Amino acid sequence: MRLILIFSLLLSAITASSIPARGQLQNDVLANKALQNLAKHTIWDEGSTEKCSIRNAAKRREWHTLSKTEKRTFVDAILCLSEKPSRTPLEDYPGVRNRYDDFVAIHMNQTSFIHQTANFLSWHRYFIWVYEKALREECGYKGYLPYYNYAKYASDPLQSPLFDGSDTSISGNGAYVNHTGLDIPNASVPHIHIPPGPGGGCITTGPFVNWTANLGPVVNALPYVEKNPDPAGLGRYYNPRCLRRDISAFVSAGWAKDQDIVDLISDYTDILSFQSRLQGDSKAGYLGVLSAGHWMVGGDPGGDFYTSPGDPWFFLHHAMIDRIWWTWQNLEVEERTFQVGGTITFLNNPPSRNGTLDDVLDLGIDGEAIMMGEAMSSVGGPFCYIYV
Ligand SMILES: [Cu+2]
Repeated sequence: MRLILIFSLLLSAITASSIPARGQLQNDVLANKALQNLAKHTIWDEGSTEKCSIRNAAKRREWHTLSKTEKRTFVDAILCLSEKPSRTPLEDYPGVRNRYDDFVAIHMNQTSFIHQTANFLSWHRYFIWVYEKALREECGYKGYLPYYNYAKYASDPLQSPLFDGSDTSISGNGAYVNHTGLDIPNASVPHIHIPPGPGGGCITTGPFVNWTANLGPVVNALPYVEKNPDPAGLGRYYNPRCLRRDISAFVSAGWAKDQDIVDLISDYTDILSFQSRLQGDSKAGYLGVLSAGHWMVGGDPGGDFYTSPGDPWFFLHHAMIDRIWWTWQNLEVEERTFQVGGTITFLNNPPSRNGTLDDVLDLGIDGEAIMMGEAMSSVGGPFCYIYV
């Protein structure tokens, strides 16, 4: 009898430890497993000028785990960047007004070659890392780029402290504007309709209330947004306007839930199918986690394919995208870290060669050119960070 009791106690202890704690997200469970795997490997010794290990790697943390002070210093560093002079030549981008705009301009300039392409994940990894570096080196930010785990507030992102409009948020929703919603893609044959949310106008609260978007829009999501005067239609001219948002529970509950992220990481085992699923298939009515991250905030410039980095939300969103890729890679470190799939043109249109690890990731004035192979591991090449 006593033996049975001990046995059943032991069994329940084992079972309890294998069941995730109440409220724990399964995408976090996968990320933790990925981190443990990464710790067992030593690939960071290769191709790295100085030794990077799990112990000395920078830790990118989830937004909701930051203290109020940490949140505020991050926000202040972004505001600081927007007050520094730009480096982009005005003859190339006449609308650039500050250092933050440099990041918008480089994304605009390369939009057609960095989405639905082989370099999509690595280019954006490098891009957000260079942005993090600018916040630290040019604006004295002591932390690292936070990520936002969509799954925490997927049923209603407006409940997240990130969007509560307080001093420690990235500002809230836009004011209500009566509009008809969005058709995706923005073309004659749309496949997904996103109904209008509770916003759509200029944000009214929080640290970015006086934020000015200067570039774009190129592909305008909202019909009442000021048109860019660029005669070439490239959105490069000065077009100062407020930050507009229309935060959508419809989008996040539909495509950015824990299950969506877990299925993406678990069910797509080669890089091509993984990155394709991530970016969505609007023809099939599937938005994808990446597009969901964009459209759950939407608005302008957040809803513009070209100038979306003009909303500071972009970088918290793309840090989460990078973490999802990082998790996928490190669940099978050896097989997946250096996997590349796809070609060098948007959806292979026009048809082009496959991308390779020797392809160059060029950020122009924002960062030195590196090879894609250097951007494949978060603890190799120029990088030394992990997600916790
Ligand atoms: Cu992008």
